[in-house]
Amino acid sequence: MDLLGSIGGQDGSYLCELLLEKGYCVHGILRHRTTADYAPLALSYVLAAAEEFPNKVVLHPGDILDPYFLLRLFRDHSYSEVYHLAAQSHVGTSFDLQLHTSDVNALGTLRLIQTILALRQESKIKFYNACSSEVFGETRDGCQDESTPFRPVSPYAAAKAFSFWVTSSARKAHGLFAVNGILFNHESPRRGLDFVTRKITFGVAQMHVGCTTCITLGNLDARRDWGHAIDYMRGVFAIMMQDVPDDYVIATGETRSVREFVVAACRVVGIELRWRGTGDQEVGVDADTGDIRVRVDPALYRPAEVPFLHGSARKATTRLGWTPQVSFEALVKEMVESDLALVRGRPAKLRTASKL
Ligand code: G4F
Repeated sequence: MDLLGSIGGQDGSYLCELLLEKGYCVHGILRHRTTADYAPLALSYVLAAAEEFPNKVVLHPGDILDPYFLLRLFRDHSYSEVYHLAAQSHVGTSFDLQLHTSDVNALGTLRLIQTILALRQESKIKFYNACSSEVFGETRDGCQDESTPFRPVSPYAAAKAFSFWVTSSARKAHGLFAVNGILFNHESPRRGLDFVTRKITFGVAQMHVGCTTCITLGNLDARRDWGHAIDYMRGVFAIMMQDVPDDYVIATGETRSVREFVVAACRVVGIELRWRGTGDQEVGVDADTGDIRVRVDPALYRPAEVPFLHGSARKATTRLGWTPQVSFEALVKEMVESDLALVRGRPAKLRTASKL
């Protein structure tokens, strides 16, 4: 039996499907706030799976902030694998909600580990911690891998660095099968609307049907290593299937700027962008019509930015046999097409992590 904390977001929903396909019974922590989050599409898949397979998907409304909730959960159920995905996952928001972000992302991880240790369950549980490439922070060039030093620049990344170290410490000090996945950015049609990729694809879809004329973005030159969340959840599962616990980077090995993402997304609906101006005054213009399609708003800049992420998943490829299957272009196309269907009121049948 597996526990997903939490199950209601993009990653939880795909991992739930993958685990069901592997024959697991999946328990998931569903934060009561999830319904108001920006990833309602992901949540709808989880709720549908729970309805279709009531004996295989069990939802536990709760919160990893509450240690007594965790104690009851682990006391009353016998878990063999725990996938800790719960997080305040928005980096920009972490500058405004620093203590909350630390409480969930850093201490939340420790609460889970402490619960396992307090109940003496360390010999029968495998524990996965969702770390993040954000911990690499200020690195400017080269590829980041498992040996790259952490240089966090946001409260989010500082908390994730803490979560990394308490996880590896539990492995060394207590013999818990505890592993970190250092995942680079991973996207999909189920991504929340407050992340830049989905904000762009939803905006492009809205422009295409005439609901809006322009997308407003922050830093266009930040570079990310963007992969597909389904590929990344396969990687997470492979990390947990090893006999020897270890930490792994999961990345595509390609890096693109926000600017390149928006150009690719516009191209899916036949818009070719030309860039005019510089800095805050820069605009992306429809080459055919001259209409402004992209503007910059400095209010969307981060107080401290990670300018460049480019991962090397060589260890995962060598040891786990993991490679990404979905290209950047296919990812962007899938997201735009899904959002086009959404804004037209006819949600497409989307790719799922399993054959549900
Ligand atoms: O989509 P983002 O908000 O993702 P970010 O900050 O890279 O974090 C994501 O990936 C991490 C893995 O490295 C995860 F740990 C984390 O939980 C999350 O999933 O922003 C991507 C880039 C940033 O540089 C940001 O400054 O896009 C830039 N950006 C430009 N305009 C924008 C916007 N980001 C957002 N959210 N909204 C904008 O309008």
